[in-house]
Amino acid sequence: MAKRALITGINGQDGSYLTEYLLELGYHVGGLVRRSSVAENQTHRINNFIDDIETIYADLLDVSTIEQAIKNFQPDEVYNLAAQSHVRISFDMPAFTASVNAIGALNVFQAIRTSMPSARVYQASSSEMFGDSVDPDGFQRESTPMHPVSPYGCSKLFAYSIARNYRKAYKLYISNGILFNHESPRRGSNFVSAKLVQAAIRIKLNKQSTLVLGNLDSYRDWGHSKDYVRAMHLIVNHTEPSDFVVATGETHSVRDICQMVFEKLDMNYQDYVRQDSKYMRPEELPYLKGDCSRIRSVLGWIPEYNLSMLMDDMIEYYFKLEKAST
Ligand code: NAP
Ligand code: F7E
Repeated sequence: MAKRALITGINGQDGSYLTEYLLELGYHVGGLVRRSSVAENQTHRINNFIDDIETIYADLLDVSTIEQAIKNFQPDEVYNLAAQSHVRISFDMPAFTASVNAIGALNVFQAIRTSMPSARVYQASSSEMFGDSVDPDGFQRESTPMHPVSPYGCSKLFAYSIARNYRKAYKLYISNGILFNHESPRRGSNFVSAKLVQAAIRIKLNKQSTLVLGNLDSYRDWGHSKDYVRAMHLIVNHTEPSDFVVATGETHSVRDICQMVFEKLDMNYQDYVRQDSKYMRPEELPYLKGDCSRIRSVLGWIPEYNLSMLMDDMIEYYFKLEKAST
C-alpha cells in the first residue's frame, strides 16, 4: 500500500517540491492549505499536480484543524513546513511569528502525540537558530551552540527544542532538519535571491533601472530547494529520529551573488545596485556556513546543484516570466 505523507505548508517553496518528489516515489500526499481571499493564492505553487493530492483547509494556529487533519488522513509521515518564514518580517511581527512557528509546531507535535503517535515527523528547523555562533573552524554543525539573533530564529529554536523534548519524553519519531538557505524559481519574491535575479533580468530588458537592497555583506550557505527536499525524506526514513544539518559547505555574500548574476547577464552590478536602510535588519546574522558531513556520511545525501547552477535555474525562470509579460 502507498505510504501516506501529510505536509503543512504544502503551498510553499519546499512544500511544492517535496510534494512532487513524494508523488514520484509513489506516496499518497495530503497537504494543509490556508484560506485566502484571493482563492488562486491558496494553491498557486501546487496547481500543476492538485488533482494528484488531497488538500485540507487548516491553520497551525487552530489546533482542532490540525488534530482533525491528522485523525482523518492517518499519515505515516508528517512534514511540518508551515511557518512565517521571512526573517526581516519577523522583526515587524514577532508575536505572530512566534505563534505560528513555535506554538504552531507544538500544536502539530501534540496532535501527533494524541492522535497518531506512530507517525514519523519532520520539523523544518533553520540555520537562523545558530545566530552569531560559529565554531572555531568557521562552520556551524549539529553540535554548534545556538544563539539566534531574530524573532524568527528564536521561534524556530523553541520548535527545535520542543521537538527533541517530545521525541525523548513521549518516544515519538520527530526529527529536525537544520536547513541552511535554499532557493529556487519558486522562492518568494521578497527573499534576496529571487528579488535580485528578477531585478537583474528586468534591468537587462530595460524594464527597471536600479535594484535597491539592504546588507550586501552578509554571508549565507545557499543551496537548491530540490536537493533539500530529498534530504527531508531521507531524514524521516532514517532508522531512528535524529537531527541533521543540511547545507552545501560553501559560503557567499549577497554581494558575491549580485556580481555573479549581473556578470551572467553581461552587466556590472555596481552600475545598478544601491543600498537602503529600509531593507536592513535591526540585528543581522553576519555569517553562515554549514558542515553537512553528518547527513552525507549517515544518509548518503549529496546535493546536485552548486550556486552557479542554482542561479542559472532562477535566471532561466525569470527570463521566461519577464519576456512573457513584455
Ligand atoms: P515558504 O515558501 O514561506 O512557505 C511557508 C508555507 O507555510 C506557506 O505555504 C504558507 O501558507 C504556510 N503557512 C504560513 N503560516 C501558516 C499557518 N499559520 N498555518 C498553516 N500554514 C501556514 O517557506 P519555505 O521556503 O518553503 O520553507 C519551508 C519551511 O522551512 C519553513 O518552516 C521555513 O521556516 C523553513 N526553512 C526554510 C529555509 C529556506 O531557506 N527556504 C531554510 C531553513 C528553514 P501560504 O502558502 O498560504 O502562505
Ligand atoms: O536574506 C540580505 C539579508 O531574506 C538573506 C529564510 O528562508 O534563510 C532565509 O532567511 C540575506 C540577509 O533570507 C535584502 O539581510 C540584503 O542577510 O533572502 P533572505 P534569510 O534572512 O537568510 C533562513 C535559513 C531561513 O530559515 C528563513 O526562513 O540577504 N539582504 N538585501 C536582503 N534580504 C532581503 N530579503 N531583501 C533585501 O532587499
